[in-house]
Amino acid sequence: TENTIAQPVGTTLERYIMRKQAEFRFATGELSQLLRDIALAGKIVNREVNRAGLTTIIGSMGQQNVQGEAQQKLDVEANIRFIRALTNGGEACAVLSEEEDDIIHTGNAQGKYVVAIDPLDGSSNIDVNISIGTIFSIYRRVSKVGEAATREDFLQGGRRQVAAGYILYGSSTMLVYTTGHGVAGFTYENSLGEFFLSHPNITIPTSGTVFSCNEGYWFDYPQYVRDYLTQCKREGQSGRYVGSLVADYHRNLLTGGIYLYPPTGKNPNGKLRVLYEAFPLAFLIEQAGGRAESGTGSILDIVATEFHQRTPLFVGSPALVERLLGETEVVP
Ligand code: AHM
Ligand code: MG
Repeated sequence: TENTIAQPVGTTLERYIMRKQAEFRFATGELSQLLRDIALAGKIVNREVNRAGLTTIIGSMGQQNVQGEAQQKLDVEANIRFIRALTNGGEACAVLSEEEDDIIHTGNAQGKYVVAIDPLDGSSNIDVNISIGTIFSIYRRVSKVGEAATREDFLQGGRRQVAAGYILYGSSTMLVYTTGHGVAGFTYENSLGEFFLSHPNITIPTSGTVFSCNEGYWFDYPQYVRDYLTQCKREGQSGRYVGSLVADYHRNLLTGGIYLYPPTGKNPNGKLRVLYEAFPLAFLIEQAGGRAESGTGSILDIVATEFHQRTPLFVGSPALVERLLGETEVVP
């Protein structure tokens, strides 16, 4: 008989990664290590985010903490933490971050992967204790191992991502990722310092009753977007907009819904960035059975030519995206 006292409390991220490594393609363990490095940095950033209200870390830069280190704003701090973890981990030869203009070479010329990351998204929410997130995208490099990473490593196209995901620093902290074999979600247990598998095999509901967009830009939205939203309102659907992409996306992933960042007069290409916001979330939503579109095609088909290129983004339940694009009748 089984010893009930020794029952495992659950599957840790570590155990899950090991299991998947045995099942799937990342048999060399390098991608596994990369995911561990991201999770580790996520734990550190989680700690900083959690105590942000207690320290002088929020607010302006340029102060010094007790160790005499310059204190940073949280988004800068998160950037440093992720780059450090990816550098120390050894598997990533270069990193592209929302916080830096150019790619960062980690010095790991032998590393086979490159990582595009938004270390802390939702900057307007950082100082007011509202959920924020990290978004990441991983490619196998196309440049030669042993040499410096190149632009082409980051501009391969969304369909060549080997893994992508996000960390949500919300009422719980969660890590959600895909390596192209479905989507799994892990919840952080603070006292144990571990992520536990809490959401195996996440699939997005086919439809839903939530629309998430900044309605302040209403008069600047394309007519087809206004028509869609008008119809949502006629049906009594719910408007939910945190203003943190990861939080809005995560809600819609679990409950069904659509997130919209349309082109506007001021921002004809929308606001969100292709490489470290749209691509990873598009890869993940497709793995979960959802859709991600730009209004002119699938997000994953975008041919990016600039590191910080932007795109309009419509992402969520497949039936809602279809309806927005007029592929199905708007009036039921
Ligand atoms: P950021 O990368 O500068 O933080 O901007 C991205 C954020 C998203 O998290 C959010 O969905 C969007 O910008 C909100 O933008 P807006 O205030 O225009 O609605
Ligand atoms: Mg961002």
